[in-house]
Amino acid sequence: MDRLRVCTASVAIAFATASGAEPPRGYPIAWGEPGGGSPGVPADLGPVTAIAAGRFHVVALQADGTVIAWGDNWAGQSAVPADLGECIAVAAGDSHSVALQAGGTVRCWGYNLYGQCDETTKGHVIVAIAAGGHHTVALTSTGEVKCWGQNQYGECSVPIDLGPCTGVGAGFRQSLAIRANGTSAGWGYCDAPSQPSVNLYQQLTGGLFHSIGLTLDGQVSCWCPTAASQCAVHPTAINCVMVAGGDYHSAAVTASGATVTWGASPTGPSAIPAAAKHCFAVSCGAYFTIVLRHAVPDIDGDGSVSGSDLGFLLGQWGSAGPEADLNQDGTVDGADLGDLLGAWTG
Ligand SMILES: [Ca+2]
Ligand SMILES: [Ca+2]
Repeated sequence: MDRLRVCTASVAIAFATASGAEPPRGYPIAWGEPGGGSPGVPADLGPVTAIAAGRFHVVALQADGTVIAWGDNWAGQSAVPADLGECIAVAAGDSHSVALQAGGTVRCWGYNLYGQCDETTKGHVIVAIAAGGHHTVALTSTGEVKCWGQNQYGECSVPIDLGPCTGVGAGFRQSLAIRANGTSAGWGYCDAPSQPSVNLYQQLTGGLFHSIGLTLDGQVSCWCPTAASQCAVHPTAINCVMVAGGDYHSAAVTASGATVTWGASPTGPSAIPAAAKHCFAVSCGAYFTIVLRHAVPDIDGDGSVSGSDLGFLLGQWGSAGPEADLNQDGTVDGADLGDLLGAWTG
């Protein structure tokens, strides 16, 4: 597997690459219920490579390996530890946050009533993480799945016959894993018997009452006995590269960078901001959606980053400049110029 799939909680998500290639970098765009976790993005955020929405907070992995969190902080879930090392993946549960440090160790902070932050990974090199509502899932370098935290529905009772896995995911009360042969496994509230058995997956994740799978060929499948509109996969959700689940909605980004959502409003398709294009990652909070949009320094779309793009950017300097505002913070300024020069191809 060339990607670590770090999936979501009711809501949480994370994503990183382990292939050695530079991960894509971009900037978050969030929309949905503003009372549910302050989806507003910090103004000082740098380029981001992975995003994980908890139910009411967001954890972002910046391109330099540092982690920033914002939104609800009642349990300290948005208080990133000062001694956190360089990270390669993030995940977020209901009210806890998880980060995978570059050396393969897991850090966790926030709500810990159920032991969801009592890591049990000592002695293992962790390569992927996921967070459920009140539990945490991790994948070791040898393909073993570890789980700790709430176990009310058996979400942390990892099947003894699971076998080696290549990816992990989580919904609020369930855990998910991609077996080495590409098939899915699930346990907890939304367990194995309720999921399609024939598909081969590249990502598994979940929402409050549903599980979502992204197949190797980019199709979305969605299951769980009580799921309704959140599993009514939108017909334009084809050729997808990432999926996410919120409380009562789901979202996907396609290979062309479009964002697709389905399920309960106010996060329905009509709410998707026009700027939510050129996207490569998505995560869902309880009632909000957040995507990562590529900074697109090839502003004029001629295939290279050169003087014409620089001219375009300078022409919109200081304005809202929708084309040249590469980091989507509302103003064309030095941060955008930095992104453009960083991608300069002449
Ligand atoms: Ca250009
Ligand atoms: Ca800007």
